[in-house]
Amino acid sequence: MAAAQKRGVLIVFEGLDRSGKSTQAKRLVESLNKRAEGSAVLQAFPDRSSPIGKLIDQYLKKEIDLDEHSLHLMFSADRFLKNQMIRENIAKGIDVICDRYCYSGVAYSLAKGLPEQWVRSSDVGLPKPDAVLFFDVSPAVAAQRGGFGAERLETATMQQKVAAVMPTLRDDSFWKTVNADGDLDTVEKDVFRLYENLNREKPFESLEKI
Ligand code: FDM
Ligand code: MG
Repeated sequence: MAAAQKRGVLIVFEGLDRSGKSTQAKRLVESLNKRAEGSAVLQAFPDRSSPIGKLIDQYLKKEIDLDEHSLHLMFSADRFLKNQMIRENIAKGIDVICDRYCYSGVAYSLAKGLPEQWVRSSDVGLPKPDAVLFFDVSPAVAAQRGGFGAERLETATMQQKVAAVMPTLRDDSFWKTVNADGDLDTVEKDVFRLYENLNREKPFESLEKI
């Protein structure tokens, strides 16, 4: 009898701007696909190419204004549009690597002052990550990596607020801290070590609370 096929894992990269999470999420997916073609997919949130993501993109580029409550729900809806894709891939044994997820959603909206319980409720039911890799970058190193971009939330004030909120979302049962101050190759190795230690035996779950 053939061995039962192992499920894939859902890994979320979270952290402040310039912590290197996008670069490392891409590197992990590339290295997994080099080992076994088609074994991992990358999903950035927001997905700026979806119909909802296009509106979010326009908001971030300051081309349109949006009510903040609506925007929060649009970020959530953008993730739920990928709900089925994520679950199907995991079931097929394909790893899904996300660049940001609902923790950015909650952190940015709390930083803006939206009501906490309401903010934390709209992503309940999403696929639960096997691991959230929190990219911990020191302010000094982040500053060395260059200035802020021109997008709406790329300001020092917003970053400070998000930096204060993000650690309060931490759940030690599946969050892991990555020291993001190191050079690209060192961080890549640290990420890979965390990846290799994930447990594919335990059943895949949905988020019951955030
Ligand atoms: N962002 C991202 C949110 O405010 N809510 C969310 O749910 C998500 C996923 O959008 F400023 C913010 C975070 C960041 C911007 O930028 C997206 P990047 O650089 O494409 O990740
Ligand atoms: Mg950015």
